[in-house]
Amino acid sequence: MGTNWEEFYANQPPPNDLDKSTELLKDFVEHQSENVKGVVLVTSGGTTIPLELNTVRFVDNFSAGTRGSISAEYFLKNGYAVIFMYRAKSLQPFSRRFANQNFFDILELSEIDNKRSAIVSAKYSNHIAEELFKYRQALKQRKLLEINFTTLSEYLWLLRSACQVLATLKHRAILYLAAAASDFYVPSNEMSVHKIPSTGPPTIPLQLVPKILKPLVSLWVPKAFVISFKLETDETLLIPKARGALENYNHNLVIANMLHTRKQQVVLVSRENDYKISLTNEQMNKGEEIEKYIIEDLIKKHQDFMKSGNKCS
Ligand code: PAZ
Repeated sequence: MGTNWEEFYANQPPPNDLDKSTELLKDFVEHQSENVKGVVLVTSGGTTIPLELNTVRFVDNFSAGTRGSISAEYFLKNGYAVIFMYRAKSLQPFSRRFANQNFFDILELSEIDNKRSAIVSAKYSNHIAEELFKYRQALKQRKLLEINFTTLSEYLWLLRSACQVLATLKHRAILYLAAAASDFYVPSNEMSVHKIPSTGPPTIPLQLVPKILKPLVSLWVPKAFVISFKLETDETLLIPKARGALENYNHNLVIANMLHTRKQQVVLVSRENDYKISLTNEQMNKGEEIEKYIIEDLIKKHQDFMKSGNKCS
C-alpha cells in the first residue's frame, strides 16, 4: 500500500532551503510582465531514493535531463519565461551542449613571462560564447530561474511550492513535467540511520509514492495547462497508460514515449485524439531535436487554451 499525498508531506521533512527556493519562485513569478506569453515550469532529470539517513547509498534512474533542458530552451525561444526545476548535476539549458566534453579538452594553456593562464580553445570559443550569451540574457532579463533537487522528497516539496506560486498566474501557467520521478521511496521514519551493514541481504521497506498529479491538478494549479509524461518499455502499455493517466487526473495532455526511441518519437495523447511527432533518420543525422516540434505544438495548444479556457485542446 502507498501513502496518500497528505501523509507524505506530513512525514517527509522538507529540504533545508525550501523557504529560500520559495522566495526565489515568488520573486520570479511576480516579475513576469504581460509581455511573456506565459510561465512554464519544466521539471527535468531523475530523482534519488536514499536508503540511509546518513546517505551512502541510494536508488537512482537513467534520466539525463536531455528532454527537459532542450525543451526549456525552446520555451524561452518562443517567448515564455521558464522555471527550470532540475536534478542537480543533470543537463541544464545552453551548457548541455558541452556537458559530454572533457573540461580540459576545451581549454588551451598559455604561458607568458612565466605566468600561466587557461583560455577557451579557438575550436570551441564561438560556440561557447553564443550559448553563454543566450544563457546570461535569459537570466538578466529574468526569463529563466533554475532550482535544483536531488532526492524524490526534495523534488515533491519543491514541486508543491512551485505550484502554489504558479497558481496566481491561472491559465498563463504551464506545467511540463518531464522529470523521471521515482515511483517508490523509503519513508524517512523507516530508513536506517547509518550505513546499512553488509552482513546479510538487506530488507529495504519501499513504499509507493503517492500520485501527486491528483492534488496538483485538482487543488494546487486547477487553472494551469498541465502536461505530464509517460515512459514505458512495453509498447502495448504506452497509450493505454497515457489514457489512464488523463482519466485519473483530468489534466490537459500526456506525452508518451518509449525508453529507446524517446529522442526520435513521442505520442501526444489528449482526450480527443492522439498523434505522433517524430523525426526522420535524416533529421536525426542533421542534429535536429524533437523538442523543437513538441514545444511548437504545445505552444499552439496553450495559446488556444488561454483563449478558450478549456481543459482540452
Ligand atoms: O531526461 P531524458 O531526456 O534522458 O529522458 C526523458 C524522459 C524519458 C525521462 C521523459 O521524456 C519522461 O518520459 N518523463 C516521465 C517519466 C515517467 O515518469 O514516466
